[in-house]
Amino acid sequence: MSCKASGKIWFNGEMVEWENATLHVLSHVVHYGSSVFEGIRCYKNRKGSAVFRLQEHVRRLFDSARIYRMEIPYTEDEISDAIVDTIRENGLEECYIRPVVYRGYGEMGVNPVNCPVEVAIAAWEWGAYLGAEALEVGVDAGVSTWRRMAPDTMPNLAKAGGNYLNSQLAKMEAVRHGYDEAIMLDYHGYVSEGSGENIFLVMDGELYTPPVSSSLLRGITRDSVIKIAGTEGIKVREEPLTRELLYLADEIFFTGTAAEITPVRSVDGVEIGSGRRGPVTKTLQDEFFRIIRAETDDSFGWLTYI
Ligand code: PPE
Repeated sequence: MSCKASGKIWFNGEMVEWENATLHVLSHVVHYGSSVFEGIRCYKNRKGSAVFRLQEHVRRLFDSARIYRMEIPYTEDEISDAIVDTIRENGLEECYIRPVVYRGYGEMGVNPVNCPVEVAIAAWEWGAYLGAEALEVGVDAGVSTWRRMAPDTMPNLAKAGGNYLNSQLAKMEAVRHGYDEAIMLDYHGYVSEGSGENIFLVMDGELYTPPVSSSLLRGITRDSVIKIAGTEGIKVREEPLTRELLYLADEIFFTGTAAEITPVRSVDGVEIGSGRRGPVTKTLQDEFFRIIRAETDDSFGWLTYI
């Protein structure tokens, strides 16, 4: 999905024109994948425009940087303010926000410590991630031959640019095989996550999702769904899930900032449940969007109005 190349980008503390937010080809990040980033959504609702779980996203950005020993030359509050400023500056009411922290131009060689840590924040309008109809009719997924990284290889809890090389392989394979999205297994062979989403199964009215130890990104939408399920009286189990459970589940859905809550209608060509969005998925989706659209109380304190 393309992003509109216009407006301003917050670039190392200054608002610059979109086309001027550039870096040198010998920047460390270009060669060694040394970046961490976030994906955040801002929604227009009847009270104004609100960023969804801003604090948690900024926190995770700093956590990702901490894992890679990158010192961000700003505080969490400064980055949160810069995100809000970027949305305002571009006059966006509803958008996707992409803060990225990377090792810049300094020295070549694997050791990154002598390269400056730089920060950019861009925002643009981004519609439904897996297609306009996906939220209702669901997507077709296939289990990837590419596995998620073993825990002692690349840290999955860091939302690092380099991790997405693994996601890219899985996504390209999925699309080549005619699927919309990939489901990856972890290094033990248990279900992990999608190329850019977490995954939930519904079985006998209860929710199942793989634990953090299954090599996944600890998604903020995943956490939101777990919390909403709690208020709806739906039991959630975080436990290792075998591949064949994907074929037996009554319902499956993906969660992510970009994907929101997207039903999965088939896995490896096997129809899930009735092959359409199930009742538990719909209940969770409805409540998720009611909170975002300010049609119910923001009792979790998830919305930051800009
Ligand atoms: N797993 C992965 C691998 C992942 O990339 C995401 C987000 C998630 C889980 C869900 O995390 P959260 O957004 O906190 O609920 N993927 C982001 C990037 C997608 C992209 O194509 O770029 C996103 O959804 O913004």
